[in-house]
Amino acid sequence: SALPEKSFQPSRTSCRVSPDEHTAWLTSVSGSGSGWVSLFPAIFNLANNAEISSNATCGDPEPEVYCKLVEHVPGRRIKNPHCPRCDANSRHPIINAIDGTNQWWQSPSIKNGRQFHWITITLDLNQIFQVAYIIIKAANSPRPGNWILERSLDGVTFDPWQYYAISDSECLHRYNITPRFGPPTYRSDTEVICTSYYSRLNPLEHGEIHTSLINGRPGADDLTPDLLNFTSARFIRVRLQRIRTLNADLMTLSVHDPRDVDPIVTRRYYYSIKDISVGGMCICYGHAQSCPLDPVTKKLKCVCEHNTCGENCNECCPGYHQLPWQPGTLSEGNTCEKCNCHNKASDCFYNQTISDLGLSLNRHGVRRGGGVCIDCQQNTIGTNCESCRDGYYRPAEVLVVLRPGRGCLPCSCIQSGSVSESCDQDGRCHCTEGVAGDKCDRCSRGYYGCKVNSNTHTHTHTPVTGDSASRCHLLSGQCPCRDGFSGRSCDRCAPGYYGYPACSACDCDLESRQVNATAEGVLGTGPGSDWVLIGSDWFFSDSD
Ligand SMILES: [Ca+2]
Repeated sequence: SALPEKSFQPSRTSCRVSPDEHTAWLTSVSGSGSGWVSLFPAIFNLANNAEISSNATCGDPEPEVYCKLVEHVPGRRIKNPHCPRCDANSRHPIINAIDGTNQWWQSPSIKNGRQFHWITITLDLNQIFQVAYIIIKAANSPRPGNWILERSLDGVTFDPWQYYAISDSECLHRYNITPRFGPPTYRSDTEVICTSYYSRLNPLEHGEIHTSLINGRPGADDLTPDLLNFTSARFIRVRLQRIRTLNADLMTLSVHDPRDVDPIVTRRYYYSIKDISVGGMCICYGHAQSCPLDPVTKKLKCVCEHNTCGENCNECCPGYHQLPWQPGTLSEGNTCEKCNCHNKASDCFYNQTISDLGLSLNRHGVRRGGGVCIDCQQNTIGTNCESCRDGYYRPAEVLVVLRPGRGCLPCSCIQSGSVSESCDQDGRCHCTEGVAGDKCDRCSRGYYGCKVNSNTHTHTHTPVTGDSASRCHLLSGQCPCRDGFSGRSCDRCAPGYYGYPACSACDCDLESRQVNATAEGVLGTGPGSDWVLIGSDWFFSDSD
């Protein structure tokens, strides 16, 4: 019989879909010569690696005799009529439906009871694929009459893909669906139709059922999310509900229990399936050309391109979030774009608000996209790691585009002498009053006591007034005193002198001049003078 879906047809010698047929199918999807920038893995027969089960098989548990309907059609010449046995030795297990040979699966005939109209076959593809088409070939019986093709992601909830009925009126009465006349057509990406096209009695043997899930639907040319969802499946179920019978036998079988009918009639009626092919591919969202078997997980895994990652190339790789992830379409590759982190971060995330405000710089220096760098290194900060953290600065000679290995340098401002941790691009800190130096590590002119204590960060800085202020010791505030004068401001007489402000030398003996001397230093006298001399610098004690 002439079937319209020529491009689906696998070769007769093999149940696998040949590479040529993949190409034919893909070309029919993409349209030859169109600019094809998205990537799709090849379509192959998913049934080859599936697990299949059925809830009934002929000869199990009891051996039975069956006869081929084709040998019992009135008016046909019978060549070699015979009724073989189906038993433990010549059973037709369901595995035969996906074994790639001409061996077939066969159900118990309805001689065993009416219940054998209802048989369920389940395929587990072991992971979720996108299914493009399903081809079922009958063996030594007509194709099934009423049945439902179903799919499931979890093996629990099944949804119908298509209904098949003996007649158009059966579509309405059995499945409550307006029949689609003639060869199946589809008006939407998710339309579930009912057709009698593939339930016709002829051919009596080796009939085929071609079910397209993608081709012929509006979204086939540029896969829509709806169509992708509709065609996604891990489990495929064939729910057989009524065996196709000769019209002459119909009345007999519908009135009587098959077990009461002459076995010559009832043992002609059973299901047989020679092959189930499931054309499909890995779901890689248009971002992979292949999906080889992962030896660890024993599942097929997309070889993601376009800077995409994840089991199904369903996200952008770390560091490639300048634009939001999108599936590749036939017209757009939708490659994930690297964030511009100036080589200071390995990852980023996409932020729509940042994108809307134009706050993210892409790799070409254009404010396009919403990439925000994560965990900027080398003391950098900012959407693009373009700034320095507080307390760090970028030397003026380093351009905005920081070279690899060149981050921000610490300001190293002395905290107690600085207004803030930050500094200018020359590394100069902002000092508090009375403090000076690039790092705020010394006193301004006219100030003293700016002794830096790196352990406690405490020090004082007291303005020095008077003529000598500009010449006093930066740390101690000690003014240079003439002979005979003493004190920080030379405002009293030195030991051994008397009569401030004249300060004349005393005329005393040696013992009395050393009366205030100690082993460690010299204690001063008078108000505000509890400081000690150590070495050549003057320090205030903590209590000062
Ligand atoms: Ca087979």
